[in-house]
Amino acid sequence: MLNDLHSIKDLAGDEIEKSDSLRQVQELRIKYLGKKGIITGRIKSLGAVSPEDRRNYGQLLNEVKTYIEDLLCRSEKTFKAAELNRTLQTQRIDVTLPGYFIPPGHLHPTTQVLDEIVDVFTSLGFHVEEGPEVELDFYNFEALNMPKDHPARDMQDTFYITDDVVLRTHTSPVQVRIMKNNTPPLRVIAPGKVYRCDADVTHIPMFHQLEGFMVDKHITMSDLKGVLEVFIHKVFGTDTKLRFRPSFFPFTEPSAEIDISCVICRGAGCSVCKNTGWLEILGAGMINPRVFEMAGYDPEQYTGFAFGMGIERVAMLKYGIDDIRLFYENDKRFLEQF
Ligand code: FA5
Repeated sequence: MLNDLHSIKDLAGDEIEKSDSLRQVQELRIKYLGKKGIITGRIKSLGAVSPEDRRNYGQLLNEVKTYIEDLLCRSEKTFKAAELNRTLQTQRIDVTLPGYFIPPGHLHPTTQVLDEIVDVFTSLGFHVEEGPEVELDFYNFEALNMPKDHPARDMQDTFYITDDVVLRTHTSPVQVRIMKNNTPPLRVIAPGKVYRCDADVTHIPMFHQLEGFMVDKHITMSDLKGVLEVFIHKVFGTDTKLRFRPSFFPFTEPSAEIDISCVICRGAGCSVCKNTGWLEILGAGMINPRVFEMAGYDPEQYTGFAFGMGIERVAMLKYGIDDIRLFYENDKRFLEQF
């Protein structure tokens, strides 16, 4: 019995020594130590050995196993080292080859324009606030003086989630949220995504707006004009003219739509401004006393202005883009221009 182990040991030693590749060594590992290997088989049948022989037999079996294991490891190591050497010899890395050019990414044009606008307003002392995109009907409409069934709700094509929850159609609900939790003076801008069921060359279902508002004692329409003039001049140049046109928003009174002189023809008349010389840029007005009441402010004590603009629209005017859908088609040829 012990002789059997000695012959296995000699045979294994001989075979491992004679092997001339890593593969052969690995095959020998399976032959001797694998699940159905010779040594494994002997270990499994150890129970059949008579109790008086088992001790010596087991001890030798262990020694033979360790011996074979060591030989295999050493041999594998030698072959692996040789293989690595061969690879290093044949596959030299030419460090003088030019690397691959990885073009740097950049911010999306909407983000660039939004950042620029935010910078202008923060330099004027406004600070940035955000509100939820999934909004309660109360903040999106009711608190902005648009009770249920109010016809002004039709001005915005709303995505309803439930009867009381909507995807916000504008950033104006942030006005109410901020006013409810703060006391004047307030100078806030609220940028973010808004949603409307609307799609053509100047309308998309998801776009960005920036809301701005200022509340304090004695805030007047001239403060609104002054702030907007600084903004327009910084973003479009100091030779850009502003025009306030009377308009209607339920949450401002009086309300206005603000036009700028056409950035393409400078007011002379062209196809972009439809020969009017003017381009509409944002909506604004003095905050309606009813909105103050909803927010818990005394309208006798406080006044304020608010304005809201579409960021993609500003970007279109700034860069002379005539189709808003280009912003979100992921066409690199378009995006790379910015
Ligand atoms: C509003 O959303 C008001 N909340 C703005 C406001 C705020 C007025 C504070 C007064 C005081 P309006 O629906 O006009 O207003 O939208 C404002 C701007 O969003 C538009 O001038 C336009 O530039 C942009 N806009 C509206 N709908 C879309 C759309 N579907 N796709 C892209 N831009 C849009």
